Amino acid sequence: MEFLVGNAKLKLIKGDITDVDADAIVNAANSTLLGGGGVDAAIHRKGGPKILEECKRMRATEWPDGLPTGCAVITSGGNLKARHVIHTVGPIWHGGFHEEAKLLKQAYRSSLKLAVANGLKTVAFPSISTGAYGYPVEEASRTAVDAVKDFLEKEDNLQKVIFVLFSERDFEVYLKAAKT
Ligand code: AR6
Repeated sequence: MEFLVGNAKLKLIKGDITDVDADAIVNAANSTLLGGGGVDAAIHRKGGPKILEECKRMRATEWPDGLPTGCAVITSGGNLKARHVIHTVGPIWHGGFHEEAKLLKQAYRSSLKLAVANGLKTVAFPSISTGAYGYPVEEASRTAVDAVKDFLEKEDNLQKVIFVLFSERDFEVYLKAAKT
């Protein structure tokens, strides 16, 4: 399913983000940048050790205390089809009154800004925070879609943003958010 937002395409697909051919795929990482479960594990497994090496280097230099929630960093894509991985940290859901929406929006915006700063044109996102971090998918989908649409309406530099949803249910929820 595809929508036009500004001059860019917003696309939704159901699938595995590690198979997606894009300038960058986004990793729903944690602040250690050293891996974890879910989509993070899948990206490191398929992408190979080069990605982790680059993450370790960033921890040793720019981010000795870890990457704060809402921020993003970029590495190469290792053995993935995608040329780069943008690692961002979404918020952990604590009931909705702890700036979760603001931080989730920031995670999407930081990732998109970093893509533009690196001259990238196509970026794919998973559903950040809605797995291990417990963010309810309906709420997250609205914030995610709003953040991306908002960015694309103001920025001319991206060609395509893809949401890659891992389940049929998540796909339907994001589709509903994209249509409204
Ligand atoms: N492709 C696309 N989406 C996927 C894939 C995949 N291969 N695998 C899982 N998902 P999660 P979070 C979906 O838990 O909630 C990790 O341990 C999954 O179904 O990966 O941001 C990190 O290291 C869900 O819809 O990320 C952090 O510690 C979505 O991706 C923590 O989990 C996000 O689920 C981050 O938690």
